[in-house]
Amino acid sequence: MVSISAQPYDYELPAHGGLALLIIDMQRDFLEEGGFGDALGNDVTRLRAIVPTLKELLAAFRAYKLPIFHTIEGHQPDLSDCPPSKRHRGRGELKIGDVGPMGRILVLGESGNGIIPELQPLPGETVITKPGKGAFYNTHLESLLHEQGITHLLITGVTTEVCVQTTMREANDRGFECLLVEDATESYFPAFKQSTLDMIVAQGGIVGWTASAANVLQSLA
Ligand code: TIU
Repeated sequence: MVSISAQPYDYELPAHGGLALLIIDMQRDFLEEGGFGDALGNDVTRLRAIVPTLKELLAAFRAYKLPIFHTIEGHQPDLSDCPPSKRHRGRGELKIGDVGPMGRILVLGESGNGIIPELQPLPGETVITKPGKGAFYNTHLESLLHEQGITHLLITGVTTEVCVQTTMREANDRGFECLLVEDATESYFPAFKQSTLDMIVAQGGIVGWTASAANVLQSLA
């Protein structure tokens, strides 16, 4: 049995496939100035620290021909899938749907809404667009995972305590065995990232596991 050295104890990999990489919202809207994260008043530069690690994980999953799912948080141009509560939350100058330097904020198809160039999906990889923080809300992700026999998810991306944690909790409630890759997720708030890692593995792994990318890569090799 191959396992990954993880918290709170080793994470056993499925013997006959069933493992996928899930990359949450590595979009210009969250990592570049002029996007949604910036409009909310965050220092977006600190999220870039995980890009090299994510490139390594992507390369490994591609080399081993394992399934890869990318997500994009974004709304239809008419904002019909954006509740007013979400649009009007916060007191930034630019709201969802307003025109910013990279196009309309958090609107699907705008250049600022796309995945950063370094992590562009390849043909054959699934891209899920989602209107909420969790990747299971109002998407086909759950049925796609079941169709492909996926039971185990390595979860990565941004931001740790918002879309990543929400997605991991949604996946956990649906019966998926989830591991959050510690150095392949990042937050605008270092303390929130650490708290998320801590609360996930507390109580015997109440939400799942965490491990370093190095441990993941070593076990996959
Ligand atoms: N604001 C923030 O931390 N995150 C989001 O709005 N979306 C995601 O986490 N992707």
